[in-house]
Amino acid sequence: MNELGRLDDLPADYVEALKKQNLVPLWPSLRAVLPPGRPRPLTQPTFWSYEALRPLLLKAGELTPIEKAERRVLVLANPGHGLENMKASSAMYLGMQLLLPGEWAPAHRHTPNAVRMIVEGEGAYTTVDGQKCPMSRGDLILTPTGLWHEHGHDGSVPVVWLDVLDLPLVYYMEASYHIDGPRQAVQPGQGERRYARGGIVPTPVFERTNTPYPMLRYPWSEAKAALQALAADQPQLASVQVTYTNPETGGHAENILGFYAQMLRPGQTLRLPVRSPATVFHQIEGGTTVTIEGSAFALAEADTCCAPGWSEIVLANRSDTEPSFLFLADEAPLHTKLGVYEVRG
Ligand code: 1HN
Repeated sequence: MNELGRLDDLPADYVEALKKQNLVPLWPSLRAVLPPGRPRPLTQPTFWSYEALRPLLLKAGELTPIEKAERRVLVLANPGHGLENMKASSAMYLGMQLLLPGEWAPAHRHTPNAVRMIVEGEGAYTTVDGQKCPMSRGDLILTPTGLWHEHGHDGSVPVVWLDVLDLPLVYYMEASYHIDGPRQAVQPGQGERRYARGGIVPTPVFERTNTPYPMLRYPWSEAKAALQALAADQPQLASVQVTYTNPETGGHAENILGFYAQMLRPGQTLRLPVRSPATVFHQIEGGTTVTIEGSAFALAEADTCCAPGWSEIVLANRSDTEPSFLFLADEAPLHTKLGVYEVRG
């Protein structure tokens, strides 16, 4: 591969003449936008300790009333993208949100898709499109693009959850905006019971969901039971992982980001295939050492880390007696839809 010409190889008056016409020569920047062999992600392997962030989040509860915050969140920002850009990776946003007893985070809807993974506390709920979704540790609640959502808290202890949004991508597309709305009327029933049994779904002639998001709450008890059943049924299976899917289509639960739960058997070490999308790991139960391109992060419960696309990742359960359970989010649906998804080994 030959060296390409640089900007300062060119006469200054020529560069100035280009600039005046809003023109730029490609060749000085060609290798930067099209690096050889594989991408050069800005995303850095990054770890966020829950023990370290929790007191800071609770302090935000004292410093900033909910009315002044709307959503009281500390953003888990990747230094590789500049902290102020609020990105965990190029397409993923992560934040830890605090809701105190009696507080109310008012209804809005927006173009970015969101999910919440509940980290601690009981008694809070999100109402999504009129469906009241109670929050318990490990539950996954969807707030897909365009759906009204608001958070309330009838309990007595602080509730914290991890928000995962495709905000960086939607913002990059200049498609990000929100609309405020009135308090939603709660519809009876908890929608997820309609889809509580894998492979058995309501027959459309009797029950027709006219929504692309038929399931909004995925209880941890169900995801954990699915992982345990899979591990027991397939003792040789190396990667005991389940995908949060849309039960009507079998596709990913949301359009842009993918969501998964992973179990590591006691003592298990698992090398993941090298893939193009970035991945986020959040420890639900147990402890995992996540090694990303040689940087080892010891995840304890509620800790989170992020791996850039194209990285070598090894997961190791630190316990020889207990399984480890992780929540994963990645950019795989986006890469697949755009035709740029790659796996190497
Ligand atoms: C949002 O709507 C929520 O509804 C949380 O809880 C975090 C971050 C950026 C944009 C919208 C929420 C958000 C957000």
